[in-house]
Amino acid sequence: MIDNKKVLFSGMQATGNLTLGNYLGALKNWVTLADDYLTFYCVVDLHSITVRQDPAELRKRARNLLMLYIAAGIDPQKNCIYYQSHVSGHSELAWMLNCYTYVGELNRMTQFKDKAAKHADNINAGLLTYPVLMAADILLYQADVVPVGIDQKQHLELTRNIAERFNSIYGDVFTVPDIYLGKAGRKIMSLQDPSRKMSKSDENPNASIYLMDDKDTIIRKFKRAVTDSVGEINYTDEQPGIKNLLDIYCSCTGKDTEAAVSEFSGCGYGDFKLAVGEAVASELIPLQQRFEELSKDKAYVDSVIKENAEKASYYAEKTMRKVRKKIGFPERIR
Ligand code: ATP
Ligand code: LTN
Repeated sequence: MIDNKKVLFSGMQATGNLTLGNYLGALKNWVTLADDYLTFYCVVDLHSITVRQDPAELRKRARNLLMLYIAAGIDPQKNCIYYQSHVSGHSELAWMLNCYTYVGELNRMTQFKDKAAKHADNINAGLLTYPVLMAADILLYQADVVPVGIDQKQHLELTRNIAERFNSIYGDVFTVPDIYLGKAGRKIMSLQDPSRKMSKSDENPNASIYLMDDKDTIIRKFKRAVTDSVGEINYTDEQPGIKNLLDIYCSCTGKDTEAAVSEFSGCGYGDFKLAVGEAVASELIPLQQRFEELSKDKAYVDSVIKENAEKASYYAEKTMRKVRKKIGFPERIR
């Protein structure tokens, strides 16, 4: 709680092109929640360097991601949209929390195991301690809720454990955060393999809808989506491809599953896929237009970056003063 308002923190990595999974699983929920909380929406660029990045490309992607947050409908006047690397408290707190986290806990993280297998030539210490930086992000702002997709649940549980461990030593320093999982869109699956999540690092471009895909591309990718030979539209684990398309349709239209199933009863897969494609395109095209406008307004985006970094630093520093004192670092002389 800050100033009687609950605090919400979330972030996304500036790596790869955002997919419909990122949008429906995270960004869209962020927009809905923005009014009820004191919010921090961070571009977690420090996390991105756990995998090698080209400097110019990283800078560009980070800015594009920040503009996408705004284009998705998050008002930067009311919500703090900023770069993680602009607030030094993230790194400082991450170092400290490293000393309250066990290597055994980090070794158990499934994301670490997956990424280590994928980047076997660069299993750097940052890849292992990634969740500690994530815990620092969240605890730095005393966040009450963290809206993320279900794949981040394990990291959130670790964050809670670190906070509780720290609090048990030093008293009530950190708010212990709750995960917020949206109703729909918790896990959008790949269009080419519905047993795997849609991921921005998937090598097959047909597996994912990218937020910047044009309408024709969106429709084409849905037409090619892998389904089954049942020939009926049901919401069941036996038909994971169709289930995924129904989830996508419902997330975009706001309809509930039952209504969608009855809407498409007796409908062929071709027509159903087209309807899903149309629903996704109507959701994404306004966002793309706002993104284009923002890309042309450098001064406005720069002012958002500057003001929000200052705002975030103010709140971060409040926590850092407390943490430094509790741990026992010498007071700064001003
Ligand atoms: P990568 O594939 O490079 O690991 P990613 O696509 O999984 O990336 P992240 O940056 O790890 O994306 O995630 C950003 C946010 O989007 C997180 O809150 C995550 O839970 C959510 N998210 C990612 N993919 C999906 C998905 N397929 N369905 C629902 N939510 C998702
Ligand atoms: N690990 C997250 C990104 C992330 C994050 C956070 C999300 C970094 N710090 C803090 C929520 C809160 C992911 O989505 N891959």
